[in-house]
Amino acid sequence: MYNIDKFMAELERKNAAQPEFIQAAKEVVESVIDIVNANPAYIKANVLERITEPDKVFMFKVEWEDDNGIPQVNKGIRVQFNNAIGPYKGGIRFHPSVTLGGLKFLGFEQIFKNSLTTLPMGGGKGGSDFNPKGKSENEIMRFCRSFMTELQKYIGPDTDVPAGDIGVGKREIGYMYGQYKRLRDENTGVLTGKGLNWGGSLIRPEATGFGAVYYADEMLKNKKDTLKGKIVSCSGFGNVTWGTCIKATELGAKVVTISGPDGYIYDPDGVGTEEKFEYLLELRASNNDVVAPYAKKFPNAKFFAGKKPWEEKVDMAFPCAIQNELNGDDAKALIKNGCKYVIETSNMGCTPEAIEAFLHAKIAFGPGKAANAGGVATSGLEMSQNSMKLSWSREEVDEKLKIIMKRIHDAGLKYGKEKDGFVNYVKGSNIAGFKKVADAMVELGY
Ligand code: 2IT
Repeated sequence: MYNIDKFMAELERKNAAQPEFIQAAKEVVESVIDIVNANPAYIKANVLERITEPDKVFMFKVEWEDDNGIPQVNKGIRVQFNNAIGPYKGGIRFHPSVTLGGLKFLGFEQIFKNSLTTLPMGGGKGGSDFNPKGKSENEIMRFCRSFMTELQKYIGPDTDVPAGDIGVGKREIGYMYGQYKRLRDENTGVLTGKGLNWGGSLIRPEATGFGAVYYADEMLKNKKDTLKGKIVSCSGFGNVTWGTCIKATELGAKVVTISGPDGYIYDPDGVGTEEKFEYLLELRASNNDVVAPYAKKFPNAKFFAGKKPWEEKVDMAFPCAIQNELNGDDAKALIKNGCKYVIETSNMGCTPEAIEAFLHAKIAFGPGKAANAGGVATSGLEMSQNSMKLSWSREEVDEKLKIIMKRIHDAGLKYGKEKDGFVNYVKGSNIAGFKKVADAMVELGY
């Protein structure tokens, strides 16, 4: 039998100074402890100790030349956390906040997220503390090339398949895939999020945002509610926010906020036209990491410097930016303003205090590892197409994504429904994601 306090104390001792990893692990362990203690096979297999230790971690130096001809150095990391149900799969993040502990949290989350997709993918994550802000195109290309020169030693289409994350989009995937091909002379599905002309899948760029809105739609249906006429706040302004704005608008909602490290934008007309969607892509491609220019381009919109969008009155909130972007005070502000649904579209976007506040107020809360799984699910569909040397149509991929998001929602509902009818999607999704991986680990031995 596991004692949760003892187990967590030991995990903290073994992973000192990795608070984000401990936060992610604690949430999962709290959710699954009862089913683990009720299953002698899990106890006998020491499943909690084994699932919280990464299979492998690679760290390497990335040297690259800046535009002044000066050598620069960054850290490169790949965490291969768990491959019990399939090859390691998960994104690469380029952001100055990247650390080993941060990537361990993301790799750990990815295990259960990938399990929830119902596709055969294990969990991994990688990245670098390289800051794309202010870098030229050529500097980004040289960095990506050097990063892949090291990373290619550890990955492969049946071993470990990286993709994008914060700071890594189609452009960066292109430069990395180009270098992989140069070094290995292979055309394989070793990366996902590829361009359409060189092995990518339709809908992959939109998939995280689309998936989060499909997931939200299922949450609404479960409460006999609809997206039509809902006022929505989003944070972030990158790929995930872009996809969320497009799909939420299409299904009849109005997105009134986006945000960046510099503050947030309130757009009373909604971020809901082709021109505005295109503009988000331009903002991200400019490498400036600011949203303030949006208010100059669309003068009805207002910019609030240094503030977060959670102070606005909305029906639904989609944190789409980065971990712990929505804290306990933000949650209280949203609840006070009548927000009914929170869809955690970023990985661990809400602090434990925020989640506690939402659950306590009986707000429908969709946790990241379920709500944002559409991105990696569509990566899985890209891998399938690469293996078959075929491309599916937009409609085929979109239909599959929709079915997957409904299954993910229903799994959370199955294991998370409480006696009074309230659905604790955090607990439900953690249990559903965990069981499949834990069973595989028991069956595979050690
Ligand atoms: O957090 C995530 O799920 C991603 N960044 C996507 C990972 C993937 O392999 O597509």
